[in-house]
Amino acid sequence: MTGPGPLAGARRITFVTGAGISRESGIPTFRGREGLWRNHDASKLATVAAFERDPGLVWEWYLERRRGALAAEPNAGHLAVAAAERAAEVRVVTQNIDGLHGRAGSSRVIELHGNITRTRCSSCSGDWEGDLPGMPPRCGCGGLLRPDVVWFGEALGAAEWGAAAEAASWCDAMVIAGTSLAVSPANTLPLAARRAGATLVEVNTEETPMSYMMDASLRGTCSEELPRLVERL
Ligand code: BV8
Ligand code: ZN
Repeated sequence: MTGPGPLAGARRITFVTGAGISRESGIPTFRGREGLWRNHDASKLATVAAFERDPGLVWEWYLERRRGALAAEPNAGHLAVAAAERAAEVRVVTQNIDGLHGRAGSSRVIELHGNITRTRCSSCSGDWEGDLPGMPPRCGCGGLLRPDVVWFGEALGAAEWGAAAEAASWCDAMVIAGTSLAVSPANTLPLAARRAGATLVEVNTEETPMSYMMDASLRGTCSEELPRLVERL
């Protein structure tokens, strides 16, 4: 397919990505039957309440997912997002915590929900490098160590949210890839971009609640559709 694509002429592109872009790197998405772990609903386990109730169980889940994220490789979708930087100014706002956009070479990545490979103290908020002392692991200050991710019911980092909102109003095109747009406030970003006059392009194997408002809705996988989109930039 040649000729100008949906992003033709775009100079400032913001990508908003979700679990679907990492699906083909072998990382399960959140919703659908994959959203279950040992019959626990992921959105019930990714909460402060679950962590306070059973920090060992929550750590077991995160350590398993951390190993999965570290063992995964960026796929053609992540690589296409990184390659877009050759043809336009690019910012990536991801809901994913797997770190794959950074490993694919994207230089401006905003991790809205944190990063599963990082650990911090739930009391003194210090970053924790190195091995985890005991289970559940505790910081030198006595506080419980936790994965450096944002749980449901927790506020996003002010710096990350500020940068994401700025990326939505800055861009002249937003590509929304691999996300069900079920989680707020990330799902308000396409609206902000639309208000700022940006072109909206969705890449998803399924319809989403915002497909109706997209300028283009590409029904396919990130690993197929994103390279096609970017090579016609
Ligand atoms: C906040 C880190 C306020 C942890 C995540 C009612 C009760 C309680 C809370 C709420 C409520 N209603 C709304 C809320 C707020 C809540 C929320 O939105 N809940 C939803 C579920 C209703 N949001 C929050 O709590 C946020 N905080 O609002 O704070 C506040 C303010 C001030 C002070 C205090 C509080 C925090 C949300 C962050 C939660 N943490 N992750 C972890 O991962 O363990 S979110 C989690 O869901 C992941 O990050 C994931 O990325 C994200 C969103 O899901 P998606 O990425 O979209 O993935 P999903 O599986 O849903 O969809 C995959 C899509 O890909 C599908 O569309 C599929 O078709 C497509 N696909 C699949 N394969 C492919 C593909 N597409 C292309 N190619 C493929 N190959
Ligand atoms: Zn501490």
